[in-house]
Amino acid sequence: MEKTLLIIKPDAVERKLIGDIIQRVERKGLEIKALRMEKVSLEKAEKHYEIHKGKDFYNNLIQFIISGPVVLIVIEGKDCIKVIRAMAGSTSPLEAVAGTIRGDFSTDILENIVHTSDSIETSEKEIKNFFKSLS
Ligand code: 3AN
Repeated sequence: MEKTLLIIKPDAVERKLIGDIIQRVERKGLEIKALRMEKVSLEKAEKHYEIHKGKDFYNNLIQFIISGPVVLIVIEGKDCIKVIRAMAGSTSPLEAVAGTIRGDFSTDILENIVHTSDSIETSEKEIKNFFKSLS
């Protein structure tokens, strides 16, 4: 069964949105396979975002994701990668529509509440980075 990694980012943890986001996932009917709260290490953050290395926002992205605790969630379900991305909403705050997580909670392109895997290949790599025993 398909799996995806959802990260509730430091801005959302600080704003006490953990419960709201988890509730959306459960109400959708997806299964939470693993869940852990932690402050991500620099090493894991760099591995997670290695595809963005060299981009102008890379340093800010790394500093942001290690700035406070996050909640790491492995979700399982049919087509869950696409389903969770649709629920998260667009990366651009101008395009993230109301009803999506980003559309409802963020106006910022960097501090945008959640990370979601974007393909089967990246989900496997991302899950392995944070949950050794599940991969
Ligand atoms: P998504 O998280 O929607 O898949 P990606 O993979 O393009 O988006 O970007 C990863 C993260 O990098 C975004 N969630 C956001 O935090 C940050 N980001 C993306 N584009 C920009 C940008 N132009 N300026 C600042 N931060 C950005």
